[in-house]
Amino acid sequence: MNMREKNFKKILIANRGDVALRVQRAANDLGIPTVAVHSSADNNAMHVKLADESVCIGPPKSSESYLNMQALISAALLTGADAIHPGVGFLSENADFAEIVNAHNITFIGPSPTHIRTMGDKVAAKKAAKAAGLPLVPGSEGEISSIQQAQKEANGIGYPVIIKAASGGGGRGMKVANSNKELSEAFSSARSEAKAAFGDDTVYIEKYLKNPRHIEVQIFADSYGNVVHLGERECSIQRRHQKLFEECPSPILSSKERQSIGELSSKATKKLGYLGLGTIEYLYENKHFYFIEMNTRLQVEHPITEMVTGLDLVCEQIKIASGQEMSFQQKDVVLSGHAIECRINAENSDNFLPSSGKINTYHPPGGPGVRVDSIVYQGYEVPPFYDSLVSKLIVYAKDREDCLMRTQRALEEFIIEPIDTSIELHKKLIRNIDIKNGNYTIKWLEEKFLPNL
Ligand code: MV4
Repeated sequence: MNMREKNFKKILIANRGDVALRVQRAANDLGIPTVAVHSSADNNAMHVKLADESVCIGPPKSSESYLNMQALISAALLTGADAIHPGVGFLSENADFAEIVNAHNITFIGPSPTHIRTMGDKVAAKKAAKAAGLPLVPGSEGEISSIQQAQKEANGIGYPVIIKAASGGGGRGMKVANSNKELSEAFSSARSEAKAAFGDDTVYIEKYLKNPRHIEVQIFADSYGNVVHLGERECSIQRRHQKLFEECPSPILSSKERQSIGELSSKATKKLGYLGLGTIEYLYENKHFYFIEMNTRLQVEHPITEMVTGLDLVCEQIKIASGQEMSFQQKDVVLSGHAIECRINAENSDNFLPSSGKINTYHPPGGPGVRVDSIVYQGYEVPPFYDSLVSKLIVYAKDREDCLMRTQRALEEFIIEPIDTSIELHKKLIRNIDIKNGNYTIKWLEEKFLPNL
C-alpha cells in the first residue's frame, strides 16, 4: 500500500433500493462493513436488513430523509463511517453534498465537486466537452438571453432547433421549434419551465436531431492518470426519459465506430482530469456521435457493462476512491458476448400507473447467464413514495440472438405477484421484430410500440 492509499473502515450508503444493495455487495466483497440509512417508510427494506448497521434518517418524504444532508452527515459521524457512497439519483450528482462530505474528512465516492458542478450545468458541460475534443450538437456557444439572440442563432443553425435548460437533464425544460414563428413561444416556455423546475432560467439552443439513438460510453479514471473506456451501452428504449431496456454492445455500431468513440471518450476524460466512474452520453444519428451530457456517477444500467467486461464496477469505484491504482489497462479490457437489462418497475404494463402494496409471491429467474439485482422478497411491501424500480433483470449470453432468447426465457420464469410490474411489458418487447432486428431509436417505444398511450 502506498501513501495515497487508505483502506476504508466503513462505508455509509446514502441511498435506498437496488443500488443500496449493489453497493453493499461490493463493499462486502472487499471486506468493508456498511451503514445503511433509511426513511421510516423503509424500515423493512432489504438494504436495511442486509446492512451491518442502519440509521433512520427521517420521515418518508425524500426531501426530509434521503436528501437530508445534515442527517446523512450526522449518521456518518455517529457510526464512524469514513466514506459515503451516494448511489444513483438523490444526492449522487449534488456538488454541494460532495463538498460537505469531503469537508468532514469523509471520502465522497465519486469525482471532485468541481467536475460534478461543471457537468451539472449543461452549458458549462458543453464548453468543457468541446475543449476536451468531443463532438457537439451544432448550437449556441453559451447561454441565450434574448429572443433576438435565439433567432440569430436558429437562423445560423437551421430549423428545427431545440431550446434546453442549462440546469436541465432528464428532459425537463426542453422545447422544439420548427420555424422562426414557433421560436418565441418555445424560447419563453422553455425559460419559464426551467425557472419553475430548477430556479434557473438559463437556456441554450441546439440543432434538433429528429430521430437519433441514445448511446453512452462508460469511462473510468484513477488518481494516477490512468483512464479506460469500457464500451458503450445502447439506451434508446425509454419512455418519458425513463430508460426501460438497455443493451451492450449497441446493435448498430461497427467495431471500428466502437473503438473510435471509446478512444475519444477516454481521451476527453483524461483532458478533463476526471476521477472515478463516469458516463459520456451521446446522441447518434447518420453515423455521427454528438455529445449531450456527462453523468458523474454510477448508473442504473452499469451491470450490462459488468457482464461483458467481467469487471465489478462498484468494487473498482470504491478501490480507486480509496486511492488505489487501477489494476488493469485498456488492453486488458476485453468486451465479449452480449448483455441486456430489463428494468422491472412496480407499475402497470399497459398504462404505466404506479403500483404499490405487498408482494405475496416472488420467484426470480435463474440459470446460466441470469442475474437479478432486486429489493423484492416474499412479503415485501412496496412503499408509494419513491422510484418504482424494484428489480433489474440482467441477462448475458455469447451473442445478441442467444441473449434475446435467454431474456425471454428468464422473463417467463419471473413471478412478482399480486402487484403490477413491467415484466409483462418486457415479455411483449422481447418478442417484437424491431427489437429483434435492433431497429429502434429514442422515439420508437413511445411512437411505434405504445402509439395509443
Ligand atoms: C436532444 C434531442 C434531439 N436533439 N438534443 C433529452 C434529455 C436530455 N438528456 C437530452 N435529450 C434530448 N436532446 C437535440 N439537439 C433529443 C433528446 C431526447 C432524448 C435523448 C436521449 C434519450 C431519450 C430522449 C427522448 C426524447 C428526447
